[in-house]
This record gives sequence, C-alpha cells and structure tokens, in this order.
Amino acid sequence: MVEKRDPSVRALGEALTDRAKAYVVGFTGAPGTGKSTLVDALVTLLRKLDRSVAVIATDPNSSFTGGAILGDRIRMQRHALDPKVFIRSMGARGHLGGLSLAARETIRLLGAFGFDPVIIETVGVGQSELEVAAVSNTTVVVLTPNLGDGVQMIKAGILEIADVFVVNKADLEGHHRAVTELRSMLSLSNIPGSPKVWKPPIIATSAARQEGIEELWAAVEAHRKYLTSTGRAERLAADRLKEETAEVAAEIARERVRQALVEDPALTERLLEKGTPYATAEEILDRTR
Ligand SMILES: Nc1nc2c(ncn2[C@@H]2O[C@H](COP(=O)(O)OP(=O)(O)OP(=O)(O)O)[C@@H](O)[C@H]2O)c(=O)[nH]1
Ligand SMILES: [Mg+2]
Repeated sequence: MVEKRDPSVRALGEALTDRAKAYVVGFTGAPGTGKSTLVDALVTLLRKLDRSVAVIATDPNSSFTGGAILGDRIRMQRHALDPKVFIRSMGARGHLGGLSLAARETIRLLGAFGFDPVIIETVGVGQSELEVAAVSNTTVVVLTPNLGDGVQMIKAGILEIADVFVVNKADLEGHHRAVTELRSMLSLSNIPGSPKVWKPPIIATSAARQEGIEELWAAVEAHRKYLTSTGRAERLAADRLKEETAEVAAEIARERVRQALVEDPALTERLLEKGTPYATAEEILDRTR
C-alpha cells in the first residue's frame, strides 16, 4: 500500500505516531562491496540479541524487480522464515524524490510495528547514497580493499555522509593498506573527534566469515548514543519532518497541477499561448481548492 501511495496509508501513519520509532541504519557503497552479505551478518547478530529487524533493500535503477534485488533476497534467505525479520525490496523509480517518500512512510510503519533497527541497503550509484543518508540515523559506508587508486575511488560527498566506515572483505589481500589509506585520508579531511564532534570510526569486517560484526554494531550504538547525548537526534528528527513535509507538499501540488491541466482546456490553451510554465503553475496553485 505504501509503495502504491494508497490514500489509506496516511490514516494508518497518523494513527500510529505515538508508537515506537525505529532507529534507522543505512548501508551504502559501490556495487559488490558486500553490503547485502554484511546486512545479513548483522541480522544474524541482532537476532542473537533478540531484536526484531527490518531490512529494506532499494535499487534505484529498477522498479520492483532486478538482478541485484533478487540477489539480496537469496542472500538473506536464511532469515526469511523468521517472524522477527522483515525483508522487503523496494524499487525507487517512479517515486518523486527517489526512494525517500515511500521509504520514510515504510520506516515509520515498521517502527510502529516494533522493528528496531530498520536497516536500509542501497547501491551507491547516482544520488542514492545521499538519499539513504537523508533517512538514516547512522549511515554506514562500505568499502573494500581494492579501493583502486584510493582517494579517487571514493566518490565526492561520501566522506561527509559516513558516520561509520566499514572496510569489508578483511580476508582479502591489501586490507591493511586500505584501512591505512582511508585513515590518513580521514585525518586530512577531519577535525579531531571530541564529545561534541563525531569522528567516523573505521571498522574492519569479513562479512562472509561473520567477523567484525560485533564491532560494527558497537560503532552504530556509539553513534546512536552520541546523537542522543548531544541533542542532535532531536534536531535531525525535526529537520527530517520538515523535509518530508516539503516532499509531501510537492507531491500534492504536482497532482493538483496535473489534474487542473486535464480538467480545464482553457487553462491549457493559455499555457500553450504563453509557452512558459511559471504563470500557469502559479495560477493553479493560487486557486482555492
Ligand atoms: N572475500 C569476501 N567476499 C565477500 C565478503 N562479503 C561479501 N563478499 C562477496 O562479495 C560479493 C558481493 O557481495 P554482496 O553482499 O552481494 O555485495 P553488495 O554490496 O550487496 O552488492 P550490490 O547489492 O550488488 O551492490 C559476493 O560474491 C559475496 O560473497 C567478505 O567479507 N569477503
Ligand atoms: Mg546488495
């Protein structure tokens, strides 16, 4: 229903606002770095801790099916029959603002249903890593030993969104060098950490061998504490609600404009005469509903 933007979702969401809110952990990184394997390993750990976990796997390049998503399903299949694990693949195409609107709504509902944390995995192409950071409380950026030429391989902007770095595939050659390179890069770009300033830790994992996963979860928990103790958590939540409001408003406005242009041929005629959209857009938005 959320994915179809079904109108009843609104009432459902509004009825559930008093319920628990999920902590959202986003995983992003280049294709094949091991995000799905890592999430699967983390789910295994969280189930040992008796937590209910939801996983949303998004693929910005597909609507509802796709190779990567099918792969995720298969990789996480050992949790598929566990009632305390919810796994959902969501395509991002077709939603205004990429994955954000439907994902935010889904996160809200999953939190109300008692899933905590909600984990989001996205392939790091285009804008998707920024989108995942926009809905996550803790953003985990996943890298691998074969960083290529190091610095150049790490896309601009990715350093800023990372709350935790994972260098996965620790079982592969070149792992130490990769960690060292990343560490020196971060020390160049970062102010030293303090209780007021979060310094993203670098966690070495081998998802395939279920190694380093406790350390990864400890880093996420530490970041969660940091957000709460500094008051950033509240500010972030407020900023996100404002941003979501803007997105919802845009969705409503777009729908109204489209409908007016279909229903009012005179309007379309004037629009075509003018040849530019601004005045007509304003005219429609200015109309009382
Ligand atoms: N050697 C090694 N291989 C790993 C490790 N973790 C994952 N892999 C392998 O890396 C490949 C990609 O893993 P995925 O988990 O699908 O990676 P992903 O980042 O989710 O990939 P996309 O969703 O396509 O972006 C698979 O063949 C995994 O088995 C690891 O710790 N060590
Ligand atoms: Mg994956």
